[in-house]
Amino acid sequence: MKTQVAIIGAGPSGLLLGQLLHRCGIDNVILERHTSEYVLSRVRAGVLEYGFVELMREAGVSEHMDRQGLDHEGFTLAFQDGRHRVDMKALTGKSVLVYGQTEVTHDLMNARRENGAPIYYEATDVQLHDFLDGKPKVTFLHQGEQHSLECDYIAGCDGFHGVSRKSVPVDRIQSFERVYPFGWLGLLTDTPPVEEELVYIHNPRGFALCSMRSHTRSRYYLQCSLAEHVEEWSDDRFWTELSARLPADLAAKLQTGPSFEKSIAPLRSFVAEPMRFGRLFLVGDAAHIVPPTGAKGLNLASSDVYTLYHGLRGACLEGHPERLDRYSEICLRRIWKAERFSWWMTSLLHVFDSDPFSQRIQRAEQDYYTSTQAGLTTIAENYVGLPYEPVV
Ligand code: RFL
Ligand code: PHB
Repeated sequence: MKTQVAIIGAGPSGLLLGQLLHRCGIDNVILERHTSEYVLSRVRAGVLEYGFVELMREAGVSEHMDRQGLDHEGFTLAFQDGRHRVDMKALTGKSVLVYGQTEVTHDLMNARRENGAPIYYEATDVQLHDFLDGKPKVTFLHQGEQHSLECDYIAGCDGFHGVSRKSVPVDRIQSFERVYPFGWLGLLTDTPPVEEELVYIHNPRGFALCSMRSHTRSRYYLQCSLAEHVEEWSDDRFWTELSARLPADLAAKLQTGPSFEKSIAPLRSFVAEPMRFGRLFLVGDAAHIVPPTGAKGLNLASSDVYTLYHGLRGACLEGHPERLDRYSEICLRRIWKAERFSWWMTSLLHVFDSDPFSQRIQRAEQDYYTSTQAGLTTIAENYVGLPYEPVV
């Protein structure tokens, strides 16, 4: 088998890259370890930056998103001293779109099926060969048969636990990491959201987030201990704890109901440098992780895809392989700013087992950033997403 670009992983990074490449005539094959049903069952992101929305439009897969996505011009930060609305539209001229990652993935999978471009689900034992110098090749098992895929480039879109980053010789890669001493317990329910916009809450009992997927479907999160198991959280216990963390007027109008998804995610910051190794490019969660507090993970995947897509167009269609040379540099400049923002939002909003001095500093930061135009503008411009750097 031969192709121009072998894509490992059918999460949003792999599927979006595959769709963009297919539309401009660059052959690609996607290899995914799991079934499509399994990939769709993972409930994750919900907030799309403007840049991501534009890329979905460029990929020709925005019809459902444009119809169903909820345009949000602001969100609220709730502290002990009261509530503060971050008016993104007034502060930056931009808004974000609330549309689930599950829907994004679904739309991209449908497009792939319709255009007939090759995708192998349940591809196991994926191995990457000869990407540092020479002609790269990917081998894998599918339905009991061994396959070999020759290619010009490999896009490692296989997430944090994937094989691509692990295939790089250890002396060629450096990683930077911070692990947080708590997790997020998330719950999905078909009840109307408690507020029309997202509310991020700092409460002495712990952080809470009120988000949504539609006018009738809510997504709520609670900061929880890493020692806890999801089975220990009945729906009742979740609703009681959420009510205790919400400002009283929101608690009074919270509509509860049965959950149909509940899971605990650990929080981590991680960056691998560089992101290119010969003809292998790491994309999205394969190269970096952020804690979800800034809603940046999926959006960073999108800016990596944008940069790689334009580089590959240069290399495969226009005779300019040097357009790929700055891939790492362009991506990492934006990634580190999103890492900073996500780390900062996490430290601003969570309860840490910290000393009284650190607690006072946290309170002062909450106060400063929400009581000055400069503070609110900083939050807003990072939340809506920093601009994508063009590839030239
Ligand atoms: P994914 O989604 O992990 O997809 C990787 C795919 O690769 C497959 N794979 C393999 N395939 C073949 N061979 C192998 N050896 C393989 N190993 C793995 C996997 O099965 C999978 O299908 O990575 P991708 O595409 O880079 O996408 C990244 C996003 O999923 C992630 O950044 C976001 O979900 C993060 N995130 C959020 N991002 C936002 O921008 N806004 C948000 O509001 C937001 N909220 C969240 C989040 C992540 C969360 N969790 C659970 C970590 C909320 C949560 C709770
Ligand atoms: C979500 O709706 O899943 C969501 C929203 C905002 C975040 C994280 C997750 O910061």
